[in-house]
Amino acid sequence: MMIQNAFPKIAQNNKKIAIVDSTGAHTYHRVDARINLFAAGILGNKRDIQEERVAFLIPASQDYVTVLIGIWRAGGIAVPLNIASAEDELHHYLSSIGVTRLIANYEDHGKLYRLCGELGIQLLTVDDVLAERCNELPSLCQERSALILFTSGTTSKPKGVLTTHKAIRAQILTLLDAWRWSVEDVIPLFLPLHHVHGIINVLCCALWSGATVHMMPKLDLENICSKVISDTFSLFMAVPTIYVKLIEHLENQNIDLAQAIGDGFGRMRLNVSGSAACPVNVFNQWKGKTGQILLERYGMTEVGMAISNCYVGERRAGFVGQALPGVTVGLFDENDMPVTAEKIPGEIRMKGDNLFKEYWNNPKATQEAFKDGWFCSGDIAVIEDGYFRIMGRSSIDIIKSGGYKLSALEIEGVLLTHENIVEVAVIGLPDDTWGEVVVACVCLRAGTQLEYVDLKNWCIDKMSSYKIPKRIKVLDSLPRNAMGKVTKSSLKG
Ligand code: MLC
Ligand code: AMP
Repeated sequence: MMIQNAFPKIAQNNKKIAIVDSTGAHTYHRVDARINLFAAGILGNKRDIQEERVAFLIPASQDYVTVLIGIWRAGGIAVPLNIASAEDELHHYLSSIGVTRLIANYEDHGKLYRLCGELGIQLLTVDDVLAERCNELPSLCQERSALILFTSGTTSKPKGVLTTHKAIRAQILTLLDAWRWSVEDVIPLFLPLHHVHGIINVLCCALWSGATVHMMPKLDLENICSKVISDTFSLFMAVPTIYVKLIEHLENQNIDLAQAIGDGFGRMRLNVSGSAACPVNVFNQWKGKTGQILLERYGMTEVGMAISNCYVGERRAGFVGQALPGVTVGLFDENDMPVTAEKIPGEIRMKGDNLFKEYWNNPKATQEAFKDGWFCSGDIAVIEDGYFRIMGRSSIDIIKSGGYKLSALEIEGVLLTHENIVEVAVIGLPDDTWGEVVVACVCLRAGTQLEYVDLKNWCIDKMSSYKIPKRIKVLDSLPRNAMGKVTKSSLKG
């Protein structure tokens, strides 16, 4: 019997605990064997499922890992979806990339039957797929496609970012080295598992290095803090909003408990922040409460992590650091000329094995995202004393809220289907907790009214909760320039 594992590898450290979830602790041996049974089941009579897109809606658990890596080992493209997606969003994800099978827990099947029926997708549970034994798995080359994650951009619908095994491997290996991952590490995972932060930085790095990952289906600060006090974790990775929430949480505890939690974080070997700018006051407050100097890094769905502060050496507040090994990072001006001088802003562009392959079935968007072989991020930065500082984005239509990248145009598209709304402009406004919050400026059909609470309730069926506007401004007309284009910057004032 020959079993050939596809990338990324799971450390072959058999008795060690790989995953702790709500069902218990699972050793590497058990996790690895279950992945193989899943891969065998997905293969059925085939030798290789040849990049079939298999989607899944599974909360953080051993099952999630079984499905993700099982699809990889069978030669498929894994498509982890947001478990909080509204039906219209799921329709777009599933149909735009030609998903053939969807794996979800049985209790979620009720709300998926109709959609899967309409799209001709087979709806299965993990148990439906698990085979009784695993004989042979395909041998895969690294250039094979592995993963599709959806990202919002300056078009109305999210695009599928297609990544190869080789890119995933490069994204993982650079972090294992830069942040000194080891078999001794233990990390909590409460981040959503349809984005690189949770999937690559936490889950895949932990499993590749033989560490232990505590998979939690939601962010539960009480539970996390009690484990922090008892020194369960050596590493912690989160978006800035979560550090803001933790700081608030500490401020709401009695002095002794707050001290114990702060000391617990202080004893970890590393706390990392990323996915959105970490405000300098959050960096300083975290240092004051825990003694930890946050390591801030910069990344993107299309590239994994690209820029990071040092593990050993200076971690500078308000800066994202230097290019990670294996990633080439440059700044470019509006004429596509490299910016070499310090303190001159330019767009961040990147090259390296870590880069994605293409936007699924969208050669135009793929072509537009690259210039002279560089991937263009749309983020503007400067270099000061050798470190990158992110200044913002080139498009006003990209909003970062709670670490999620949101397209103002996508949200506008949904709001325009509301019967009382005739015109809409969505903007992101600064917010201490969320980084930015979504605000909708709307013009109403003559003679109609719209209360915020009614709009919110209407949105709940149509969008994930973090896309729902937190405020509406009702205007008689939207401000426009001489060309008739809505000037969103004037709405921000
Ligand atoms: C939720 N709420 C928001 C919101 N999201 N309000 C304003 N802005 C937002 N963005 C509201 C809900 O509507 C609800 O309100 C209340 O907050 C609680 O919702 P929740 O979903 O239960 O919130 P919570 O569990 O606290 O989630 C917050 C969070 C989550 C920070 C844990 O947003 C999160 O996990 N973010 C991480 C995203 C991430 O991993 N991004 C990485 C992308 S990859 P009400 O009124 O209904 O109570 C990437 C590359 C890289 O960026 O570099 O890493
Ligand atoms: P996503 O497409 O969801 O992967 O989000 C990627 C975007 O998040 C980047 O293009 C940046 O705009 C933003 N981002 C990630 N990390 C940071 C950071 N440390 N500081 C500022 N912005 C960041």
